[in-house]
Amino acid sequence: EVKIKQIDEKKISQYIIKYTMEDWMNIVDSDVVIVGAGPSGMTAGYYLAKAGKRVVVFERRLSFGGGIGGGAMNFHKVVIESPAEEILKEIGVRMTEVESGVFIVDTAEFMAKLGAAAVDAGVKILHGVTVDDVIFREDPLRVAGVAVEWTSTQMSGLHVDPLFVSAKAVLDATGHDAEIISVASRKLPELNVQIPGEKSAYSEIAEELVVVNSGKVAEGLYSSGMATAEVRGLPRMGPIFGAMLLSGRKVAEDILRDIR
Ligand code: 48F
Repeated sequence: EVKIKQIDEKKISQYIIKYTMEDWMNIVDSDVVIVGAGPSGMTAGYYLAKAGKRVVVFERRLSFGGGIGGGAMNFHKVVIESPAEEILKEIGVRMTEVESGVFIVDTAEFMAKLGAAAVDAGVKILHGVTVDDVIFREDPLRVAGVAVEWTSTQMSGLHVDPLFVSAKAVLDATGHDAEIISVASRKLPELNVQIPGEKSAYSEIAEELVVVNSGKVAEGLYSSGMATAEVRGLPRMGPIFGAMLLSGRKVAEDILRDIR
């Protein structure tokens, strides 16, 4: 027989509200805001939190993994190329080496273990939150945080003002649309950020280009993963994920150097 502890509705609400608000009091003053819980954003969060930074990831959807889950045409395997397997080994993802330096992984395991590694390292991941703008400061001109809104409120079309979250660095890990850098470039022309847009596929060269070009876009504003391809005019590469992981690690190193 199972005896389940009884708890009334009022207490359920009180506990949830109290502990949610306690978290939010810290979140609004973060070291790093990462937008997007895809592979590059979660990898960046993992390394930044491991280095002791206070990191929050805002994810529009109610799931982890961004484009990992869809694999290619919904097939549940993706390809990882060396040296990105180092990162997956570190977090315990099982891989099959199909040729020297080329690995195949299960999408569900990849998403679950990357999400768990980020959370265990100390990253706060908040689902159902959309970032729709940045905060800026002058002298020196810089991005100093973001504006956040519930995804459900945004979808309703109601006009509801956002809340603001301050950060020393904001990482656009929103994937193909580079949503945060796009809005910053449109609303803050003085940042001088032009967006040429992603090119068609050229997998062999695209991966390295994404890693090398991930990093600072303007003071306080960074890109990783496919947002980098959009902002730097680089080719796409399809369902290979080495560069997503390596660009997340690279941008984490850059941010750590800049905000130290
Ligand atoms: O697209 P996504 O997986 O970004 P990524 O890290 O990885 C790209 C690959 O998945 C794939 C590829 C690999 O070679 O080409 O596409 O660059 O994850 C981006 C996440 O950001 C969320 C979105 O729901 C997704 O989970 N997102 C996008 N815009 C916003 C956002 C926003 N404005 N606010 C909050 N979350």
